[in-house]
Amino acid sequence: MKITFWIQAEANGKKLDGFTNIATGKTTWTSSSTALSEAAVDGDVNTCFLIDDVQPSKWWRIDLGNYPSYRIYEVKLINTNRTDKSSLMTYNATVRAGNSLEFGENPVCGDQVSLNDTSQDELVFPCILTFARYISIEQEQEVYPLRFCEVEVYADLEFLCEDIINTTEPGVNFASLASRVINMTDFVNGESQINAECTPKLNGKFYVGKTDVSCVFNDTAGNGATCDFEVTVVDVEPPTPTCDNVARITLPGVNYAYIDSFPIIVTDNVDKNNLISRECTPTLHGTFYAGTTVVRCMFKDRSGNNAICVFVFTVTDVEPPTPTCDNVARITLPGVNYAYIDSFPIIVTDNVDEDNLISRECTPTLHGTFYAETTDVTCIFEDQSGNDATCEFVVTVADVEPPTPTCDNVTTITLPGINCVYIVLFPIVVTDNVDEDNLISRECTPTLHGTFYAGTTDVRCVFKDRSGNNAICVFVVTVTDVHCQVSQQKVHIR
Ligand SMILES: [Ca+2]
Ligand SMILES: [Ca+2]
Ligand SMILES: [Ca+2]
Ligand SMILES: [Ca+2]
Repeated sequence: MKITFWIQAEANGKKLDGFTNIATGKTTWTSSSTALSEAAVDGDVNTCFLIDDVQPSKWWRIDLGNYPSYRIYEVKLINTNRTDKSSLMTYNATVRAGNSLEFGENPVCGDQVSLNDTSQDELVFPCILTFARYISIEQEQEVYPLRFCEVEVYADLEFLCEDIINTTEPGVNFASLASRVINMTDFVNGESQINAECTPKLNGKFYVGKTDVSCVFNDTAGNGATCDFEVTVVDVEPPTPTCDNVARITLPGVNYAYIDSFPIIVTDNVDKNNLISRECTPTLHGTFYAGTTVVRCMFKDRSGNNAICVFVFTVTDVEPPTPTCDNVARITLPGVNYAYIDSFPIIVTDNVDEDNLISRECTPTLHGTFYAETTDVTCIFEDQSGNDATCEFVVTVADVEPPTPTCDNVTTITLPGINCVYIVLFPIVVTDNVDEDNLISRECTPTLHGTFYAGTTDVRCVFKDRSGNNAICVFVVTVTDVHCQVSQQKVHIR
């Protein structure tokens, strides 16, 4: 920043080493409802402001206006024409200058008024070039009056030839500089016709970054100034990310999805999206397992403004379990027509769920009695995501037990006159664990039913159940020749 002033004309107003009293005619207030606050700035040292009643706190204040900004050099209290010079007027008064309506927040100018000071016609309070809109004079001494006939505030302008730092306007990458920033009221002669020429022009857009500005000011009286300064526009707006929830399905055979790009859109008032850093937890790109994952991303533009977005990434298991259901073959338990099966060699796997989390429902129910036959079993397996698979298999229980025949020996005698008997029924009893006796085939040698001659005949029978299990029994038929008879008769033996 560089400023050069030149002043050609003398001021019309009251001047003090280049500073001018700017208080005259400005708006004033006081704590008193009866005192005339404006009497202190009417330019007449014979009209005075006075609060002389007993009050715990008395104050007077002036508003110099918020534009232009004044740089206060000093405040002067004129206290002429006092009738009693020892009245301790303004004793302990404090002068402050600043931009706050709360007196206590503004810097103090000079010292409090001492006892010695109260006898002076003029009291001066240096303000060390404080920029101020308000000047206040307060007094806490309730028994002393607050009196002054004129308050003079000596100031020059805040000539705002300063480097300017501004922030971006919402949604754009520039700031439009208000013209007040570089206006300079013609302080010297009270006119306000300033010709300002700035390069670049100041009523336009200043983009993010630094811009060198050079201005020349001239008033009609030939006073002028040049000012070179920098305008810095800072991006204060965070990026705007749009993070939608994402849903995917598991890849074949595995419990995850692999994602290499997310539909995240991020814009910024200044930076292109490839200049906006992003940091996500968990990291984008990669393996996301079945289930929901909350992803939190932070986006940061080059100026460090950041924005966070959170979204949910859902990977759904769409793959049914894979059961392996082999056929089952068992044999009958001893003496009965069934097998008892309490476990089946079923293996089920899933891309996501452990096998103990996969429900199974079988018809008929697994575990229990399976009879000697073939049974079709259908099982449905369902994983935790509701994907199901069916498998069918056959349970075969084989009858491996032969029939149990009882073949008693047969003893009989010949009938009179013949040397043989005709036997039609043998006392053979056969049982089987599975088959009724009428389903058990029998084959005897010699054939049962027929003529058995006197003597002994060995009979051998083979019994076979439907499963081909066979049993043999052997017995002897003994026919005793008692006497011969003419005719042959049938003998029934039971
Ligand atoms: Ca006056
Ligand atoms: Ca930004
Ligand atoms: Ca699955
Ligand atoms: Ca059998």
